[in-house]
Amino acid sequence: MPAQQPLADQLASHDTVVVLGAPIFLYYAYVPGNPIQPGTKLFQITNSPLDASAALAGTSIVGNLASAMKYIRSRAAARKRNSISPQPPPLEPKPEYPITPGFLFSVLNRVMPRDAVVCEECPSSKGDLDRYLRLDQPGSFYSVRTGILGFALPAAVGLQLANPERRVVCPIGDGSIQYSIQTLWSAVQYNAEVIFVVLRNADYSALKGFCDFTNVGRNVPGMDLPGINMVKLAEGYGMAAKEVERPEDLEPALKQAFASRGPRLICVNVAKGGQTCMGMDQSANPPNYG
Ligand SMILES: Cc1ncc(C[n+]2csc(CCOP(=O)(O)OP(=O)(O)O)c2C)c(N)n1
Repeated sequence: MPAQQPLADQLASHDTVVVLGAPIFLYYAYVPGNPIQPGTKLFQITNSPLDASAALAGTSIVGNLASAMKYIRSRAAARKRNSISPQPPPLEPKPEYPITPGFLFSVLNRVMPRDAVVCEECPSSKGDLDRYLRLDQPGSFYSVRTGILGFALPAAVGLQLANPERRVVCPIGDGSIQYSIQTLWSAVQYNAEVIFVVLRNADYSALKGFCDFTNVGRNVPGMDLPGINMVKLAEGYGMAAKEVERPEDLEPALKQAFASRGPRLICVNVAKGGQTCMGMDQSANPPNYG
């Protein structure tokens, strides 16, 4: 790779970040604070000239990712970690009414097979998903890197067809699911045994979070999603579906879904709000900005 020399000079330094593959991406809202230490040198290595030209920060190097990886591995020293013990498991959320996303994910974590494949699109609940779903098997987590809605549903069906021996779980918001809702029909037609878990908060909670975060205020139309009957929608596409309202009904409903064959939709009526702002609420799952 042509960039070996500049990289070689930098790799010894502790304040260098090298991003492989994914573009250096900054989300569309300002987050106060330093996402990385001031003075950090940022390199992106990508095989896409387009991503390189769109990088918002750092130096982009267009090259072969596999050889870049080998090169870096052969030269970079392992970082000394502050702590070798994994994070303690989070406290079990209480079975509140309405059901909280945290409770939903803690129950899902208990019930789903350990080798389940999770393909998610639940914007304001992503922090709770990260916190409570313990995924440690290869190829067990899929999400869209840009936040664009409409990805998870078809991706989940494709993943299920590609991994018939593992169960795919698709936790998805009741707003997000509308962006490619007809996929439910495909799941039925292909008998892709995905468990779709809809977090129904009758809300665009993430966008309300943005309104607060950006001080736009709440006087924005189109942020409420009342009156969508997810069970009837799923049944209309030929899929067995169930609605869960009470916390005590959640575990039996999920267990029943995992015990059954064929695709299933479980619509869980959850509390509005989720996180303050799509993973940028630093009180939930704070990123390591320190
Ligand atoms: C294609 C597309 N359209 C619109 C948006 C803006 N958007 C981001 S989050 C969101 C709300 C999603 O609602 P829901 O799935 O119910 O999740 P919640 O915010 O309630 O957690 C919208 C509309 C987007 N990201 N992608």
